[in-house]
Amino acid sequence: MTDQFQHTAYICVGSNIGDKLLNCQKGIAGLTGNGQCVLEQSPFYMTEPVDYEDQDWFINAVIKIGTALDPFQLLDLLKSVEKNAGRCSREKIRFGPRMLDLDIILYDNTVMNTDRLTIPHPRMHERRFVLQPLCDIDFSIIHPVFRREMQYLLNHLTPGEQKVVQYR
Ligand code: PH2
Ligand code: MG
Ligand code: MG
Repeated sequence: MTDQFQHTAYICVGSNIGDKLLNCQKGIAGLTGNGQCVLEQSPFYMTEPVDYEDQDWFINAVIKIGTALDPFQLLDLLKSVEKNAGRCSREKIRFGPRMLDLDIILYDNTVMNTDRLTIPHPRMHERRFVLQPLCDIDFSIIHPVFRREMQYLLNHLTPGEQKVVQYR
Protein backbone atom coordinates (compact mmCIF):
# COMPACT_ATOMS: atom_id res chain seq x y z
CA MET A 1 0.00 0.00 0.00
CA THR A 2 1.27 3.45 -0.81
CA ASP A 3 1.67 5.91 2.02
CA GLN A 4 -0.88 8.68 1.72
CA PHE A 5 1.27 11.18 3.60
CA GLN A 6 4.78 10.88 2.22
CA HIS A 7 5.99 14.18 3.66
CA THR A 8 6.29 15.69 7.12
CA ALA A 9 5.95 19.41 7.68
CA TYR A 10 5.93 21.65 10.74
CA ILE A 11 3.53 24.58 10.63
CA CYS A 12 3.51 27.56 12.99
CA VAL A 13 -0.02 28.75 13.75
CA GLY A 14 -0.58 32.27 15.08
CA SER A 15 -3.21 34.93 15.69
CA ASN A 16 -3.31 38.27 17.50
CA ILE A 17 -6.70 39.69 16.46
CA GLY A 18 -10.18 38.75 17.71
CA ASP A 19 -10.70 35.38 19.35
CA LYS A 20 -7.08 34.34 18.92
CA LEU A 21 -7.42 30.80 20.27
CA LEU A 22 -10.50 30.13 18.15
CA ASN A 23 -8.76 31.50 15.06
CA CYS A 24 -5.82 29.15 15.64
CA GLN A 25 -8.16 26.21 16.19
CA LYS A 26 -10.05 27.06 12.99
CA GLY A 27 -6.75 27.11 11.16
CA ILE A 28 -5.82 23.64 12.39
CA ALA A 29 -9.33 22.33 11.63
CA GLY A 30 -9.05 23.84 8.15
CA LEU A 31 -5.95 21.75 7.51
CA THR A 32 -7.48 18.47 8.69
CA GLY A 33 -10.63 19.34 6.72
CA ASN A 34 -8.51 19.62 3.60
CA GLY A 35 -6.78 16.27 3.68
CA GLN A 36 -3.83 17.02 5.95
CA CYS A 37 -3.03 14.68 8.83
CA VAL A 38 -2.17 16.41 12.11
CA LEU A 39 0.39 14.09 13.75
CA GLU A 40 1.33 16.24 16.76
CA GLN A 41 0.30 19.52 18.27
CA SER A 42 2.23 21.63 20.77
CA PRO A 43 0.53 23.49 23.63
CA PHE A 44 -0.73 26.97 22.83
CA TYR A 45 1.41 29.87 24.05
CA MET A 46 0.77 33.54 24.62
CA THR A 47 3.74 35.24 23.01
CA GLU A 48 5.20 38.70 23.01
CA PRO A 49 5.17 40.23 19.50
CA VAL A 50 8.53 40.25 17.73
CA ASP A 51 9.82 42.28 14.75
CA TYR A 52 6.88 44.71 14.94
CA GLU A 53 6.33 45.37 18.62
CA ASP A 54 3.42 47.85 18.58
CA GLN A 55 0.73 45.18 18.45
CA ASP A 56 -1.13 42.81 20.75
CA TRP A 57 0.41 39.56 22.04
CA PHE A 58 -0.09 36.49 19.86
CA ILE A 59 -1.33 33.02 20.49
CA ASN A 60 1.02 30.57 18.80
CA ALA A 61 1.40 26.83 18.49
CA VAL A 62 3.28 24.47 16.20
CA ILE A 63 1.77 21.40 14.57
CA LYS A 64 3.42 18.48 12.82
CA ILE A 65 1.51 17.29 9.77
CA GLY A 66 1.72 14.45 7.31
CA THR A 67 1.02 15.65 3.78
CA ALA A 68 0.97 14.51 0.19
CA LEU A 69 1.33 18.10 -1.05
CA ASP A 70 4.56 19.58 -2.34
CA PRO A 71 5.77 22.78 -0.62
CA PHE A 72 4.04 25.14 -3.06
CA GLN A 73 0.77 23.23 -2.95
CA LEU A 74 0.99 23.31 0.84
CA LEU A 75 1.65 27.06 0.77
CA ASP A 76 -1.43 27.57 -1.43
CA LEU A 77 -3.54 25.55 0.98
CA LEU A 78 -2.27 27.55 3.98
CA LYS A 79 -3.15 30.80 2.20
CA SER A 80 -6.67 29.61 1.43
CA VAL A 81 -7.24 28.42 5.02
CA GLU A 82 -5.96 31.79 6.29
CA LYS A 83 -8.46 33.52 4.02
CA ASN A 84 -11.37 31.34 5.12
CA ALA A 85 -10.57 32.07 8.74
CA GLY A 86 -11.05 35.75 8.05
CA ARG A 87 -7.61 37.02 7.17
CA CYS A 88 -8.06 40.04 4.95
CA SER A 89 -6.08 42.33 2.73
CA ARG A 90 -6.42 45.18 5.26
CA GLU A 91 -3.67 43.45 7.20
CA LYS A 92 -0.99 45.31 5.35
CA ILE A 93 1.80 45.86 7.85
CA ARG A 94 4.69 43.46 7.39
CA PHE A 95 4.96 41.41 10.61
CA GLY A 96 1.83 43.29 11.82
CA PRO A 97 -1.48 42.11 13.31
CA ARG A 98 -3.26 39.18 11.72
CA MET A 99 -6.35 37.01 12.28
CA LEU A 100 -4.55 33.83 11.30
CA ASP A 101 -1.04 33.13 10.13
CA LEU A 102 0.05 29.67 8.98
CA ASP A 103 3.75 29.45 8.16
CA ILE A 104 5.74 26.49 6.90
CA ILE A 105 8.65 26.09 9.33
CA LEU A 106 10.15 22.84 8.06
CA TYR A 107 9.28 20.44 5.24
CA ASP A 108 11.11 17.11 5.42
CA ASN A 109 14.79 18.05 5.21
CA THR A 110 14.10 20.45 2.36
CA VAL A 111 16.23 23.54 1.90
CA MET A 112 14.83 25.93 -0.70
CA ASN A 113 14.90 29.63 -1.38
CA THR A 114 12.50 31.10 -3.92
CA ASP A 115 10.65 34.41 -4.24
CA ARG A 116 7.47 32.83 -2.87
CA LEU A 117 8.79 30.45 -0.31
CA THR A 118 11.88 29.86 1.80
CA ILE A 119 12.29 26.64 3.77
CA PRO A 120 13.30 26.37 6.57
CA HIS A 121 11.43 29.52 7.54
CA PRO A 122 14.15 32.19 7.36
CA ARG A 123 13.54 33.57 10.86
CA MET A 124 12.55 30.41 12.74
CA HIS A 125 15.93 30.01 14.45
CA GLU A 126 15.66 33.41 16.14
CA ARG A 127 12.04 33.13 17.30
CA ARG A 128 11.14 31.72 20.68
CA PHE A 129 7.46 31.54 19.68
CA VAL A 130 8.49 28.98 17.05
CA LEU A 131 11.34 27.15 18.80
CA GLN A 132 9.60 26.59 22.15
CA PRO A 133 6.51 24.83 20.74
CA LEU A 134 8.64 23.04 18.15
CA CYS A 135 10.87 21.68 20.95
CA ASP A 136 7.76 20.56 22.83
CA ILE A 137 7.04 18.26 19.88
CA ASP A 138 10.63 17.19 19.13
CA PHE A 139 13.69 19.01 20.48
CA SER A 140 16.09 16.76 18.58
CA ILE A 141 15.14 17.88 15.07
CA ILE A 142 18.25 19.11 13.27
CA HIS A 143 17.98 22.45 11.50
CA PRO A 144 18.83 21.50 7.90
CA VAL A 145 20.91 24.65 7.28
CA PHE A 146 22.60 25.33 10.62
CA ARG A 147 22.98 21.65 11.48
CA ARG A 148 22.05 22.28 15.10
CA GLU A 149 19.37 20.71 17.24
CA MET A 150 16.27 22.82 17.85
CA GLN A 151 16.97 22.59 21.60
CA TYR A 152 20.40 24.13 21.00
CA LEU A 153 18.89 26.99 18.99
CA LEU A 154 16.29 27.61 21.71
CA ASN A 155 18.95 27.59 24.44
CA HIS A 156 21.00 30.17 22.57
CA LEU A 157 18.31 32.85 22.36
CA THR A 158 18.97 35.90 24.54
CA PRO A 159 17.56 35.05 28.00
CA GLY A 160 14.59 37.18 29.05
CA GLU A 161 13.81 38.35 25.53
CA GLN A 162 10.65 37.31 23.63
CA LYS A 163 8.39 36.20 26.46
CA VAL A 164 6.29 33.09 25.87
CA VAL A 165 3.77 31.85 28.44
CA GLN A 166 1.97 28.54 28.12
CA TYR A 167 -1.74 29.14 27.59
CA ARG A 168 -3.21 25.64 27.55
N1 PH2 B 1 4.31 36.72 13.60
C1 PH2 B 1 4.86 37.69 12.91
C2 PH2 B 1 5.56 38.81 13.53
N2 PH2 B 1 5.67 38.72 14.93
N3 PH2 B 1 5.29 37.66 16.98
C3 PH2 B 1 4.78 36.62 17.66
N4 PH2 B 1 4.94 36.59 18.98
N5 PH2 B 1 4.11 35.62 17.06
C4 PH2 B 1 3.91 35.60 15.71
O1 PH2 B 1 3.27 34.66 15.17
C5 PH2 B 1 4.44 36.68 14.94
C6 PH2 B 1 5.13 37.70 15.62
C7 PH2 B 1 4.78 37.70 11.44
O2 PH2 B 1 4.06 36.68 10.95
MG1 MG C 1 4.42 34.66 10.12
MG1 MG D 1 2.68 34.01 7.08
